[in-house]
Amino acid sequence: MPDQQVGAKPRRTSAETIRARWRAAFAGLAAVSAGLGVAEVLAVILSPTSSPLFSAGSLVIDLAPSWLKESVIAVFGTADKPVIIASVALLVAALAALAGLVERAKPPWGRVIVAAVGGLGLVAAMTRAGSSLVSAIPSIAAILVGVWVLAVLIRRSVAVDSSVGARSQGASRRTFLVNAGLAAGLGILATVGGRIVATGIQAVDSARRMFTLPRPAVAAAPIPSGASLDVPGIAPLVTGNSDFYRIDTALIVPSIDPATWSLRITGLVDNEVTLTFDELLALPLEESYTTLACVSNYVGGGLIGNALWLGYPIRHLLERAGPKSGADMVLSRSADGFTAGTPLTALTDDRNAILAVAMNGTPLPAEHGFPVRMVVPGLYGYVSATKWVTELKVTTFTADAAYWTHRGWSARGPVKLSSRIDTPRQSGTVSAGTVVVAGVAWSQHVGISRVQVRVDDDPWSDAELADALSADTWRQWLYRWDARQGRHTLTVRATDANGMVQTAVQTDVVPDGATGLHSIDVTVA
Ligand SMILES: Nc1nc2c(c(=O)[nH]1)N[C@H]1C(S)=C(S)[C@@H](COP(=O)(O)O)O[C@H]1N2
Ligand SMILES: [Mo]
Repeated sequence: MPDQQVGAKPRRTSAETIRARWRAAFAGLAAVSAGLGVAEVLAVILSPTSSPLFSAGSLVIDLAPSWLKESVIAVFGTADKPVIIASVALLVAALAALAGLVERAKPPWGRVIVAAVGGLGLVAAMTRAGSSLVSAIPSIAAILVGVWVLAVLIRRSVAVDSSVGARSQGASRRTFLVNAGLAAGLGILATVGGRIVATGIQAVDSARRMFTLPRPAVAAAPIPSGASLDVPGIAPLVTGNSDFYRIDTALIVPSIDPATWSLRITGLVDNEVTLTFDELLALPLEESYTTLACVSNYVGGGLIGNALWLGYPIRHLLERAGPKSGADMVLSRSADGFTAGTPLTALTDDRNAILAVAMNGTPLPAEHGFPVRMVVPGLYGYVSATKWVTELKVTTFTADAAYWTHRGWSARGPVKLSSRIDTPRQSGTVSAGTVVVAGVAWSQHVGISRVQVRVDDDPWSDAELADALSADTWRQWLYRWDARQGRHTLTVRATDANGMVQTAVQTDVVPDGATGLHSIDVTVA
């Protein structure tokens, strides 16, 4: 073994090497954080959907296989969006640390990694619906800033590695830490701050507040007093807007200025129709209660809600457009690129298929489709309830497929007859004696004629039905159970207005909605 080489790089212990690597990884994180921060601030100024982080998140949503989306919804409930953003952020952080390590060992390859990660954000931002050249600016700025900061920080960190003597090393280490800390901290601050500002100043909010709802030309009949049961724990007949489930692919809620909104009816029509928001509001609007359900709702689940909608019947607009013969589907498209394929007949028959502008007496909440969404009784949301809708293309099921159909879900999605026990709760304890079992049952656009409850393996007993609000809404029911001590299983099943009995056969939510009976276990003390 040769003697120690004098004058060459100081020999470093493995502990020093490890510290140097930590510094390099931190440099990578700080550089990417600075880049993302600049991008978020620019996105706030230019357009919220141009944020590379959020564009990448939506791209992940669009590309993810449906089983993964299913499990994200199943595991995290409707908190799927923060989960997706956090996963993308974690992945980016891992790549950033890697970029730092690589830049230290083999420059300029770390900068290449940073540029490539930024490039992915750029591709994502440019492929989002409604993107323009401006959408590229935040990502490009992020790449330039990230690459530059990485080069500077790695230079600083190498200076620490190669400085000789405790004092000189201490000084260069401080310089590095201050620089990297500033880049990382400001980047995170700008990213988080940008998000807060973006959601806070959403133009939509002010637009929502400024517009007063027109009075309905056709008001909904008052709710019959017998339609709403006074049972603690039952889902209220009408779901409040803030309690209404939310399902969509939008990581950033589209913010649409009603003044620039328009709907176009295109495709297989005799006349293309364009409708502005003012024109829509000037039409005779109708109120109707409709229960909306998600195809991803498992038996007994909560992805269902009932609201009073105000809107204009789509059949009148389609009449103006004049669908050509042969057309059998309407592909509705939202401002953010989502599509739903609705059978033409469901939009031309006499049901309350509407372009809705209000929900329970207020303008549509942004996350429920402001300014305009579709509501179609009898069909799952994924084939009918397009939020932020901007186009209705009259077409055929052979020629076109909608967002979820491309991802393995059925092209047709009629709501399946189902029922749910709301009270008592699963695994709850009740006292012996008369226990009120209650819940809801639904078969939109058909109606419910009977609900039955079964205790353990006893024969089915009829539940009492609340008055129906309409065939398009769920119906409340209750059953007075003479509960004996012990553990019991309660099961519910409904029969629709055609006499069809809810099946006990269990099927998964994919491809066209779950079937089976809702059962709960309770302890009677
Ligand atoms: N633009 C848009 N509209 C959409 C969706 C979407 O992802 N994007 N999801 C649909 C689905 S799957 C359902 S179940 C309903 C849910 O409507 P809600 O969020 O108002 O309850 O919206 C539908 N409309
Ligand atoms: Mo859905």
